[in-house]
Amino acid sequence: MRPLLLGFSLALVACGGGSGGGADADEAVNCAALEADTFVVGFQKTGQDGVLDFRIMSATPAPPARNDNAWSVQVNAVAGGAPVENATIKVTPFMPAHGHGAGKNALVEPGAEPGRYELSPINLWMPGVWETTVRVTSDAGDDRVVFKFCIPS
Ligand SMILES: [Cu+2]
Repeated sequence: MRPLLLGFSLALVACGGGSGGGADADEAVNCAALEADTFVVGFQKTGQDGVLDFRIMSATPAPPARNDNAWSVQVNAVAGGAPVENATIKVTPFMPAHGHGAGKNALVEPGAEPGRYELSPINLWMPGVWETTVRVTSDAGDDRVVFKFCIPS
């Protein structure tokens, strides 16, 4: 009866968010309702071509959060499991719900162990689901993996 809820409803419409969360850069999203990978230290995923194996050995912050993230990623060959050294790696964060990428380019440096690479900054600058593609070119073969994490707020 009272029009108290009207303003709230209009505010939701004005944000215009789709299923992937609000289009407002500061609007929190309900990650439990969205499809994404569940982060754990050591999170492992095989590349889309089945050639290389990817493992996030550490993440700062953990779990991944809004703005700049640094990931230490281990890349091994699926066949035989040998670490993949001297790879060329490209990191591309993308927000499929909104069709935009990160605000900064992620740099890649060799890590302390064979097959280890330090990726930073992975700039996940707004709440919602981010797909971060890690594309590898190497003597051991080429492959890519998509890490899909939801940033709640
Ligand atoms: Cu966005």
